[in-house]
Amino acid sequence: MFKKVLVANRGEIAVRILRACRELGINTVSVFSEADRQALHVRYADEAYLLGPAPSRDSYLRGDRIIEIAKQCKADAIHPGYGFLAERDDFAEACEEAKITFIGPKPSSIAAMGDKGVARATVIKAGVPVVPGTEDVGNMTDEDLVAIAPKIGFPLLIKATAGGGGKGMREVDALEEMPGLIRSARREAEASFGDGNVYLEKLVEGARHIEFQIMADGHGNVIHLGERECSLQRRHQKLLEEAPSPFLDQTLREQMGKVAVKAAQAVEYINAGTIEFLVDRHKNYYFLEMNTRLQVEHPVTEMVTGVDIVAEQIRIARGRQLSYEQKDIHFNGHALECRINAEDPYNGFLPSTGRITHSLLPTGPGIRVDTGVYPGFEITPYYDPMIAKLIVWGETRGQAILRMRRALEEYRIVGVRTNIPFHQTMMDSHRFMAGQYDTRFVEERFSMAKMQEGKTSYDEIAALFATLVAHEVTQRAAQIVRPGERDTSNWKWVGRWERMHR
Ligand code: MV4
Repeated sequence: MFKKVLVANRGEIAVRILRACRELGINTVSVFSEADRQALHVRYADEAYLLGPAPSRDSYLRGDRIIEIAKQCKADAIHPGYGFLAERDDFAEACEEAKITFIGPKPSSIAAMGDKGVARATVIKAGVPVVPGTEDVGNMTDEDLVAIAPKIGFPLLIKATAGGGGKGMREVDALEEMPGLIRSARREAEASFGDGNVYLEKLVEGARHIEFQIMADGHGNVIHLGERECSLQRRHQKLLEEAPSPFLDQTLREQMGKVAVKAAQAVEYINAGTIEFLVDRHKNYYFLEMNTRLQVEHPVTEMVTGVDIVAEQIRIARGRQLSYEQKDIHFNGHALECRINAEDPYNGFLPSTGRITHSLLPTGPGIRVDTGVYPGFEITPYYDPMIAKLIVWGETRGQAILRMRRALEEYRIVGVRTNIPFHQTMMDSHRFMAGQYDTRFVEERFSMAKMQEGKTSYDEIAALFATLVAHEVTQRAAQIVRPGERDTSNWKWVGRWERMHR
């Protein structure tokens, strides 16, 4: 096994990976920015090193510096988490060159799936269904695109090949709109990714976003861990995920699972990855893209399969075989994940910053909270607003919803505004309860009018604060995240690193 792993990330995902390492008896290294000196991932690791100023490009995106630190402290491997350097083939390549294992896929798989045009062409060859559209790779001229458009039919979408997350995407309803919208899509893609190349796909209306978790080892074994329903999004940011999808039956699940495995095999994929599909109301499914990383929402899959995805990633990177064959994967019960963001749902989801003065985490049967914050920690505007993931498991979807309502009610965060009221409203939504929602639901059908701040009486506020103060005392005692002496050694290391680089 690896002796030492460096986690090139922050927040809840860094802590999640550090926890897996600790269970596996692997020593851990964190890296941090100047804004994150007090962060949980710094306190949790055996060693921690300063990267640089708060902005990501000066800290968590400094691949060169991270590799230098890994060499210096003799880490065997780097886990990139999600975001930041996770899907940068040049970083994976640089790790290889430095003889440090990148806990993720091969650079060539990242590159192939990173270019959405190449990804489409590659999976088409493997017999994976894609949305009808352009099939050539490489740069197409505006004239090529305009000529092909009527064959695809309207409405269609112009998408950036370097894209993902909706950047550089344009809906076109008629031929005469093509030239103008191609130009603006190219401009946005060029500005966002430095690559103005675009391709076309027929627009699939009222679709659901359903993704399959796959795991592949370096011995040719590829399995899937079922799907996650991710249609509840706002501006391409997922808010709530669940497994299994209320929309799939066992037959479709098995079919799509096999197709997801084929897509992964098409790029000789190794490690954990996700195949995204659009599923229309007639249950036609289409490959959309592949995420070549561990995802935020991986816990819902862990809850229903019992597989520790991060531990499996580490084993695979070490060269071991998968611990499971497809026949060993069984789905049990239902899981929901609410992303808890420091955003004000009463004010257009405006990010909210400041110090968390108190927090009270829900606990009890079927609850998991993955978080990177604690009372006393300050939320800064530099990074993603997600501060926690509240995950619940229930025997049935109904039980999971009731449990999520209970957990959201118990959850207290004081000091920043959070989107907890949004999730509470969602749990009360009849459409959500019925599982009848698609990717337009949050933005177009979800009634914000119901989200009125509940009037709380003086007595209730007094009782709430009494609970919080009492709880804070116990939390302070319980907040010792690392056993024994390691806390001080950690800071000793930080000091040493800073002295070395002054
Ligand atoms: C689509 C689509 C409909 N038809 N492609 C959005 C971001 C990028 N990952 C792909 N996206 C979409 N591609 C075709 N051919 C609708 C979306 C889409 C979407 C997809 C998944 C989850 C949420 C979404 C919200 C709006 C649009």
